[in-house]
Amino acid sequence: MSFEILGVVEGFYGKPWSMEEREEIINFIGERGYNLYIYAPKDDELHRFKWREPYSTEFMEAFKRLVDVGEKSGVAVSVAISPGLSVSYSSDEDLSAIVNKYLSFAKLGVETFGLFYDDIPPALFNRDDKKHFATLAEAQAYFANMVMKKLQKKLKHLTFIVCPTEYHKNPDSLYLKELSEKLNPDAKIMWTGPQVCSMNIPVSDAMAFKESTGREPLYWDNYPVNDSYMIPELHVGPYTGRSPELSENSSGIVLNPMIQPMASKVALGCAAKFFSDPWNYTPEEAWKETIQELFGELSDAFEHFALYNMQSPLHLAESEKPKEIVESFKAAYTNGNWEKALTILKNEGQAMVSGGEKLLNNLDGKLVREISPWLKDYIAWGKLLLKAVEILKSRDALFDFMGENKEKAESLRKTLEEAETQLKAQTPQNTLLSCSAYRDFISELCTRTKGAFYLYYRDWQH
Ligand code: LTM
Repeated sequence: MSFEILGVVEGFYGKPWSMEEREEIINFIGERGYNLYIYAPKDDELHRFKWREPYSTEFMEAFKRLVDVGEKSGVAVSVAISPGLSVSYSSDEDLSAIVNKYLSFAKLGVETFGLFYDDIPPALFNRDDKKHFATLAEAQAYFANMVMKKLQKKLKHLTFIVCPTEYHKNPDSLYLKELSEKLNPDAKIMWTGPQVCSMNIPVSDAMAFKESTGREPLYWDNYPVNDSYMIPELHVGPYTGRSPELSENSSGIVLNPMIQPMASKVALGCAAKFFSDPWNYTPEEAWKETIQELFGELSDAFEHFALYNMQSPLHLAESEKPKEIVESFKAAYTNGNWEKALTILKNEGQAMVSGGEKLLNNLDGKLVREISPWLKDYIAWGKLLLKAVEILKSRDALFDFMGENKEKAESLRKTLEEAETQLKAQTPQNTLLSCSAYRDFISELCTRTKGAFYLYYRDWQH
């Protein structure tokens, strides 16, 4: 058996995607076997804060085009509403407002709807609701059931998805048990797994969810999303940590992508390979293949760049790459293999500068606009590695005890100053490109060289 629902939920905080970007992503995922896209951008006011207000005619026309694109690509385009910050669950007016809003989308051909209760106060706050209901779960189940009932009257095929207020960690909570007991059994319940952004989703998580709620979870998988504290990260690493048995124990997985739609294709493409054959999936291989499919002759350069962008909830530590480079440099240097040591740094620095520039100049313009902060940092760190090579090469000026080689010493002083200026420019960074091993290494190199320099050239000290 394989996953029933495979999708993307545009459910992040931050600038929502444009309609053109959505169309491109829907085509992209459709080609790779996904069958659902859920519209739910947190920062669309009409989705959340002003959920009662209708969308403009212009928006609805554009959304209709999206539905059509979805139809052609085998992707059901759906809409979610997040009323929980201000709704009164007992209010007939609020019930009508939300049903009418869903129905306006039903007219466009939408048949799958989401009612999202995530990221709202975890208790009843409305005075009328407190009189009507004993708990938040009871109120939410009542409201969802009423919405479903009204939609079912108008729609032949309705798929209804509820995101609960407790959507991770403990599937056995009183809240979730009560919600699922009282909720229409046809409604699907979303779940992000053991964590909000789960590093691993073992099958035991899905089983515990089913045991507690009587239904299989529909995973809201918070990868590659990079909102909130993850803004400085670019999640272009492999899709990992999801048990293949989820294909038989969940009703599906929908991925929450990054604010950057084009860059999200790496994770979405890689995850598609897991979905199509979860038992034989090898993350590293699937990731490399996806990069090859996406970037063709630029794939080596992109893969190298991506190796500096591995940090994410799926891989908490910084990338290994810069640590490996510094360690191999030190090993060669300690063994007295001076040429080899310098070559290691030089090759890496050149790969970063020339590869980064190649990507800047040749990747699709939309993607470049999305990832240019990371690309620029990548190039800047490459340049710093090359500066380190220059410093190391001209360090023998320090041993020019007779002062015969002032020109070389002057040049070393200049290089040192440039390296320090560049290093300062990289502090603080706007991105979390994994380069702290370089920062420590280059900073130590500058400090030591400077110390020795002023020992020999005391008259130059400032
Ligand atoms: O995960 C859920 C259900 N809700 C929110 C998302 O909107 C948000 O994008 C992610 C990642 O920060 N975390 C959430 O809690």
